[in-house]
Amino acid sequence: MDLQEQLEELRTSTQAQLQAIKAENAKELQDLRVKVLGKKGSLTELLKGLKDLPNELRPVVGKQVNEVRDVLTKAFEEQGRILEQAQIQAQLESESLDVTLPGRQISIGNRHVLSQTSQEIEDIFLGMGYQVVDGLEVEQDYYNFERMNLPKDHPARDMQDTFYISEDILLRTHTSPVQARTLDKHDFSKGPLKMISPGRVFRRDTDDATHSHQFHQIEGLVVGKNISMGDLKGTLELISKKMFGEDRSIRLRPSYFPFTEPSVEVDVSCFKCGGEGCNVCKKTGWIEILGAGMVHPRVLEMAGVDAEEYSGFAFGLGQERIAMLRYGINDIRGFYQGDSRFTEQFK
Ligand code: FA5
Repeated sequence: MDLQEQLEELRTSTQAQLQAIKAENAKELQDLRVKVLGKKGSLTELLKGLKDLPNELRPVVGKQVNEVRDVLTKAFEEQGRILEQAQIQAQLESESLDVTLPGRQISIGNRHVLSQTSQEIEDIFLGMGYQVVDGLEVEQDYYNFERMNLPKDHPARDMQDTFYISEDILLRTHTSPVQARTLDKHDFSKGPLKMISPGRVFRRDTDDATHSHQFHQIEGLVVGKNISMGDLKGTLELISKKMFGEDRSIRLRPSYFPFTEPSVEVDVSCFKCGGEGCNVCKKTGWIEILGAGMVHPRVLEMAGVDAEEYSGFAFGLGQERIAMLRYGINDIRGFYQGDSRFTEQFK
């Protein structure tokens, strides 16, 4: 066989071998490329024969060598692509990946129902020009009790026993100490004081379905000239309608708090039965929602505010109680357990 025939033979046999390589043996492609086109490959071997050819044949065969190299190089590239495609296809089939399936839903968290409740109430009061004030959870006996007209050994302290850090430092039992702290700072020459203060409070109460040793309150305080019980009633009526529906009415019942005089418990007409009596209102038609009253003159005086000239009202509501009533939650412990089956209901 002369050199030209050998070249032709190399081209056809290499192409045939290329076609025979299967996807799973793709590595054979590289081996074959080295064997044919590599530095010590068959084509280089054949090239060596050029020098023995007559002069007139050399350019012709040289051209043929280049053509065979080009053809085979392209054939290797083409076959490489085909094998790669075949491999991808085989992988897709074996993994049975369905790219048309919808993605997995990521569960997005939501604000805790108590935060939602306090934010809603804050928004209502901000709209009426109140300021929102932060208080201290670790408080002095002085602000929690004495400034609220509960001197040491006052029997009403029993209603709110708490956790003591020292004789004078305790976990606050209500948000009312914020009243005293804010009164101390307020400049009455600039106008009346209107504030609310949401926050966590603590009591030595036994935990049950409606009581917890830590819970949340929102304090409200308005002090200015000519503030009357009518202002208190109007404000509470508005908040009840916003929280429980426009058809709600409220009633005030006499009560006792050492820091207000007179003091009242505030009931809202039952939002479930409309006042006829049902299981939510325990057949009374009314639901108790908060404590309130006119600020005791002594509380004003202890803050250096002239009780002859100024008067005010205050109220304190339990956030859990409001949320339980609104959403029909029957166990207060649900708020604190972090069970997503509970929390996700308030998205
Ligand atoms: C007070 O704490 C007064 N400081 C409220 C107040 C402020 C009255 C300003 C007048 C003027 P009382 O102890 O009733 O009041 O508590 C208020 C609300 O907190 C209750 O209506 C109830 O909803 C909630 N509460 C009281 N104890 C607990 C408890 N252990 N667990 C959950 N909520 C409670």
